[in-house]
This record gives sequence, structure tokens and C-alpha cells, in this order.
Amino acid sequence: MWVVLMDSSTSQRRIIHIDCDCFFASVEQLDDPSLANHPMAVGGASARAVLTTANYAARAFGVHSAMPTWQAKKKCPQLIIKPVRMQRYQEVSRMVMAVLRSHCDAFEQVSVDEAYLDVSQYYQDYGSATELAKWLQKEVQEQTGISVSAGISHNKLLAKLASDFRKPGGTTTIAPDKSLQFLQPLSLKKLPGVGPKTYQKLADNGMYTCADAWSIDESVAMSLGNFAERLSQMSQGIDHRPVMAIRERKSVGVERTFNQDIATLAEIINTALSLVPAAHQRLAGKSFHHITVKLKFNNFQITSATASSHELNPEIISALCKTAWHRQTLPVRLIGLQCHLGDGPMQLPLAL
Ligand code: TTP
Ligand code: MG
Repeated sequence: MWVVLMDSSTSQRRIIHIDCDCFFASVEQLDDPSLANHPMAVGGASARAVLTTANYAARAFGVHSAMPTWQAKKKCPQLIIKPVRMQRYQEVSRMVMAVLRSHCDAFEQVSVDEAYLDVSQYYQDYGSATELAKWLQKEVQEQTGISVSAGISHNKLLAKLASDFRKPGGTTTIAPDKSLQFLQPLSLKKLPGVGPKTYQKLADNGMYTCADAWSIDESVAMSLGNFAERLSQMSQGIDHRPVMAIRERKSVGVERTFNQDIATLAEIINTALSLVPAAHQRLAGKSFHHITVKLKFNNFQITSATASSHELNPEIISALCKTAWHRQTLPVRLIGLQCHLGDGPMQLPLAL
């Protein structure tokens, strides 16, 4: 049997979870304000299709994500259904995330419409993490037109449960000494990893709320396997996971190492140019703003030359080969070609 233990080791952290309200529907309303206040959903219009989401006016009729369109229409005959425009949602998502990313110590985007912010240091100028969260909500609304809900606590799990607590537009804070009070009546369905099957299994054993999982009978724990311990911890609000910045890929490159060193500039240029088709393949249409030629000499020293360019232009590549090679004019054992992704500026790599 597991028993409740207070978890104090992570109580000093300040984590904010932000989740956009009815995200795809909000973007549609942003682009066509006449849709606001009218029950509306985003998804396929055919009888066999399903909805991706619905605005809050539609939710009042019982319409929700993953509901078949025919069923939603039955519940709400006046429902307007807009087709999915994924590219547009990604574009708005990038704008929302750009605002959030620049106001925290560490940032982790976890889906198209939600992110964790570690603000353990950053919050101090705002008085409290809750004040910072409110400020961020206003900032996102003003800069992008999107309404978001915020959850504030000392770990990711509680922050996420909190952001879901008062949607739309809610700000919910769970202080460390109030976490068990918050969790006690909370349905086990709300915990990550508790799907319909697991919930049914728990309900069959008389477990419905987090409080019911504060002590788990040995027989139930056995039937849950490894998940029993995780469930016990989540039900007590224990979560040590850090907010992890997932680094975006910043460059795409190809390189070739030779069995025999290449000794002339003409060969170096030809080889660099022969890498262009492979580079295009790896780029898969992504835009870039600088290109770099990298050379490794037979003394194992590496040098590179970079130029501003949005295309793999042969003249620029040739010039970069020349610049890099003239630094040592030695035979070369490796040639690489790199494209720096995005549209913005970059820090130039230091030359040898
Ligand atoms: P969610 O954040 O789960 O939902 P939501 O933003 O629509 O509503 P809420 O206010 O409750 O947060 O998902 C974000 C987007 O992901 C959602 O707008 C549409 C898409 N989505 C699907 O395509 N299929 C699904 O089953 C779900 C749940 C979401
Ligand atoms: Mg959402």
C-alpha cells in the first residue's frame, strides 16, 4: 500500500502552463469575427468526418473534440463547421509561442497550442508567478488575438491540471500547501495516462478521484503494473520533470569524407558543388538565410566560411571554398555544406 507523503523537494519552482482556448476555433474566429458567439466547430463536414474542436458556444450544446460531425449536428443543428486549415493554425501558434518564449527562464512547447514556462527566477519582477501569468495572457491576447488559460504551480503536472480548471480565459494557481486539497476531489480521468480503459478498471475497484489513489490496494497495484506507482505519485501531485527547452534544428548539412585527400581548389569546389542535390533533399523546401562551407585539412584542423544567401548558388559556394582553403592551402579530407535555417539573422561561426 502506498501512503501520502508531502513532496517538498520541488516546491521552490514556479511553473506556468499555458493552453490556448478552443484553439483551431479561436483562429477561425480571429479571421472571421462574425463567427464569434455562434456555435462553431472545426472539422470535416461529411457525415463520416469528426470534429477537431468546437468553440465554447458549441460546447454548451455538448459538442466536443473528436465527436463525429453527424452527432454534433444532431446536438446542435445550427452548428457552423469550418474546414481544417492546419498551416494557418501553425502560423498563429508560432506567434503565440514567440510571445511566451521571450518571458521565462526555460520554455517547452508541448503541442500546437500549449507550453510550459519555468519562471522560477523570471517571475520576480512581476511580484508573483500568478501576476506574470495574467500579464502573459493579456500580452498574448493583445499581440495575437488569441485567448489562453494559465495554470501556475510548482511542477508541470499541477500547472497543467490548473490551466484546465477554469477554461476559457482562466488563471488558476495551486500553491504547494494547497495541492492535496485541489487533487482530493479531482477525477482520475484528468490525470495524464488515465484513458477510458484504465479509468474503467479503477472505477471497477471503487477508485474515482485522486484521493482514492492516495493508497492503492496491493491487488489493484498488481493489475496496473508499472503505472501504479506513477498513478500514486500523480494523485499526490508529485512530479519532478524539468521544463526542457527542445532545441529547434538550426541548420541542415551534408558532408563527405575522402579516402584520399583532395589537394586542389578546383577539386574542392567540384566536390562542394556535388553536395548541392543532397543538401536540397535534406532541406525539403525549408528556407535558409546563410550557407557555410566547412573544410577539414589533413592536419585535422577545421575551418569554415559563411555567406548570406537564400539559395545554394554555385558562385557563392565556389567563393566560400576559396576563402576557406586559402587559410591553410593544405590537402583536404572532408568537405561540408551547411544551410542555416529560418529567415532571421544569425551569429557567424568563428573562423579558424
Ligand atoms: P486542446 O488544447 O485539447 O483543445 P482546444 O484548444 O480546442 O480546447 P481547450 O479550450 O479545451 O483547450 O487541443 C488543441 C487543438 O488541437 C484543438 O483546437 C484542435 C486540435 N485537436 C484535434 O485535432 N483533435 C483532438 O481530438 C483534440 C483534443 C484537439
Ligand atoms: Mg487548448
